[in-house]
Amino acid sequence: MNTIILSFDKIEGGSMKHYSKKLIARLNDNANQLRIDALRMIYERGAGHPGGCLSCSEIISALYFHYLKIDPQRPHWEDRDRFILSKGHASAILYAALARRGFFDIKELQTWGHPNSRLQGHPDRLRTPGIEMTTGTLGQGLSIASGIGLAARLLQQKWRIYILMGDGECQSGIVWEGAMMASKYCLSNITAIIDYNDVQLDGFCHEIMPLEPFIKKWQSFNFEVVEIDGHSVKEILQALDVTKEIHDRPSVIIAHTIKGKGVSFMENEAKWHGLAPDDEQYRQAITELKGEKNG
Ligand SMILES: Cc1ncc(C[n+]2csc(CCOP(=O)(O)OP(=O)(O)O)c2C)c(N)n1
Repeated sequence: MNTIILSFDKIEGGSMKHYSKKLIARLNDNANQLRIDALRMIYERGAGHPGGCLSCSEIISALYFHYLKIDPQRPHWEDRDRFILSKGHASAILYAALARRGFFDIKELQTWGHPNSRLQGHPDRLRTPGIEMTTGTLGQGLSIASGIGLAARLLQQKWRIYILMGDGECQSGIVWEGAMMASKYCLSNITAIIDYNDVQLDGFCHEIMPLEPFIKKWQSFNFEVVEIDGHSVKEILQALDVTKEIHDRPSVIIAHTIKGKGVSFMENEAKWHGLAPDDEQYRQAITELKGEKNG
């Protein structure tokens, strides 16, 4: 039977690493900046996926500004951690993080989606420094991660593979094929993170194709399951720590999030899955984000 940590409250005060308020505040600021960057990109391009960018901002911030072992000067550094944005439609937030970490100039974000840009609507590993895997066709990330995880084991490499998936994405069968493989080979170097915002392309996941009992599903695939508030930087960091200490099976972090988080009129609205704001909506969104600091 797997250990299931249903809530981080239960392990507070245990052997959890302490993260300073200063670091957490910085990562929250970074998350907010990424939201602003991504919305600006979507607004200027007149297309993109705001809802699913805003729901994973803290996750991307925690990974890119603290957790991942990466070197922007050496995107192909052999010992780097690998990150796969399996929900590739949220590319704007990933490009923003890569730019802010120094993989390329911030100004290049303005070219996002242009025909000759290195930054295409969906991530392309052959074009963009820091993009580990070409994604956009949902569902493939975990299978790819499993292949990379197996390769790391065969090569006796210590780097880890992190993958971010959507909950709507988990309605695809291939996700569970990837889970079977990760489980068969006990790939403890894989941490999957699910952005569980309960909204997919045009409605609520729980109405269109319910995922529950989600924890039990992952448990039955022999994954270590950690469930957190996906907008709490502290819980994200601690969950990542927990999964690093699992040595006999893969892990999944189920991160409860709000689609469109931070912009009142976008929150929990499927309409904002793939829609760019108009002038007035953009102004309001940025005003809200500039006034907001998440706790
Ligand atoms: C295989 C495949 N089918 C359909 C789509 C179209 N599509 C793009 S985003 C999306 C919904 C994804 O929902 P979710 O995974 O929950 O993403 P999030 O809410 O985190 O943005 C769909 C169906 C796709 N990209 N790939």
